[in-house]
Amino acid sequence: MANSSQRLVLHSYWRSSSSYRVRIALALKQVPHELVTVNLLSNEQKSEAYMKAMNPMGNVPCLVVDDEPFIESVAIIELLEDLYPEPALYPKSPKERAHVRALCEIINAGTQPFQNLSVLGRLESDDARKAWASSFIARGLGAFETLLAQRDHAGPFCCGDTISAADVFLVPQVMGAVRFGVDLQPMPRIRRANEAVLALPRIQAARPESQPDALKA
Ligand SMILES: N[C@@H](CCC(=O)N[C@@H](CS)C(=O)NCC(=O)O)C(=O)O
Repeated sequence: MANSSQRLVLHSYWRSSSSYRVRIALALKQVPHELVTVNLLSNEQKSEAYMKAMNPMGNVPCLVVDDEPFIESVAIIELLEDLYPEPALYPKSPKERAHVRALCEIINAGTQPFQNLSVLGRLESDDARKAWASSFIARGLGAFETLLAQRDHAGPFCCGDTISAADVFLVPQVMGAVRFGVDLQPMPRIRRANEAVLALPRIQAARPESQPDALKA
């Protein structure tokens, strides 16, 4: 593996879907790293120290590589792809790569921002938050399912028999869908890909419930 001498530290919150994306990518590529937990419920991500040193957006994740902080999960995962090319999460073919990136962006730009803590905090009640988040998640995952159907294949992953960044982004968003009560029955391809990823032994340590800061219900 390339760059095994680098020191990586991931700043993460167990239930953060954007952190979960990075944890899955690190796990698939088997990259050794340390974990620092950031408690979103007590607003640690908005502390002056964290925003100054790690992420001026006041968000997780932040991946520190040899003392240099990197933010935005899309950029972090592409950095990991460059530093640790195997297994590849993006296809080599430019067109296939564009399809994978489009699926990632449906989640990253078109879905997750609407369920973010600081956005939901602007709404007045739990019922309003649930209705808001579930409608945007249903819209995003509905489009994601349509794209998978248009490029139909035997699966089990989003782009066939090889896991890709599209799966890395999908699984944490499915977690959000379940949390906000979105009906996944009409989305068989999404359910199939989600189950295939969650069955991989490699990613078990990346799951929210495996994190040291996971709240035990
Ligand atoms: N586009 C960013 C989104 C980061 C993001 O929204 N993180 C959420 C958790 S998934 C967060 O830290 N929210 C804290 C807040 O809103 O105060 C990325 O992909 O890294």
